[in-house]
Amino acid sequence: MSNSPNPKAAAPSVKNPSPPEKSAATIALGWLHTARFLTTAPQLHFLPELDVPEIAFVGRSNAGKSTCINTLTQQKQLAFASKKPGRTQHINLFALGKQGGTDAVLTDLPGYGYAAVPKQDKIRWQQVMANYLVTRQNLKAIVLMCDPRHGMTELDEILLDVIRPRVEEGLKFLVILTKADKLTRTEGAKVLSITKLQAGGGEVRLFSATKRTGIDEVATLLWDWAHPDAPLAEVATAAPADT
Ligand SMILES: Nc1nc2c(ncn2[C@@H]2O[C@H](COP(=O)(O)OP(=O)(O)OP(=O)(O)O)[C@@H](O)[C@H]2O)c(=O)[nH]1
Ligand SMILES: [Mg+2]
Repeated sequence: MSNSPNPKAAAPSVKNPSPPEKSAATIALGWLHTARFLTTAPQLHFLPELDVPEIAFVGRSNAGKSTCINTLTQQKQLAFASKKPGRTQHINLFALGKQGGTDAVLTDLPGYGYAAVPKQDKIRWQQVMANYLVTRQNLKAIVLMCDPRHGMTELDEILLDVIRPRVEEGLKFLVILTKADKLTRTEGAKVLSITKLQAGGGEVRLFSATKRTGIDEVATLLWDWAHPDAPLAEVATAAPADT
């Protein structure tokens, strides 16, 4: 084909294509790709007050929070991911939306439950996190990352108890079952249905950064939560691809 005598014959007819519509996932992933580092804080009171929706990633140490943020934003090293548990030690904020037009923020929180952390530090961190989850004004959604091979642990359940009053007031809640690549299809389906029962009305999705499963679904959900006035089901069919 490459040495075709008539190159025009091989070219597809793309002269005046009608603009294809962007799919919901394309819009959501394009938005997530705008993520850039905003700030980092060792403690709650150092966080800037913001008036855009904030989506927090929480979960046990090593569950895959930072990797998930990198995967969703399609950036290799936005959030610090590591084989070594306890890698994320500060609260890290990432801004989303066009430059100068931040319309949401993602928060990467240090994980809990890492055995090697001294008890005092563990307690301190649990307090910081509980405080964050209860008091952060602009917190719109919580994404709880959970390794499905361990299921929801006691600490995850405690976190659920902490946020329950806010969920009842409208805080969005998603459990991401990470590392789904480590499960068979049957195991995945089973843990999905069990977790749905435990999640108390929250959303639950299987996700794998390596196999790239669940990315579109999670991206779309996060967009809708951050843009309640422009749900993708309405926006996606209206937006031409080059806008
Ligand atoms: N197989 C597989 N490994 C993953 C996946 N997501 C993350 N990991 C691995 O899990 C380990 C921990 O990932 P991180 O993203 O650093 O986990 P974290 O929850 O941010 O950890 P802390 O910052 O310690 O709380 C790393 O070795 C990742 O490569 C996944 O979907 N599949
Ligand atoms: Mg991390």
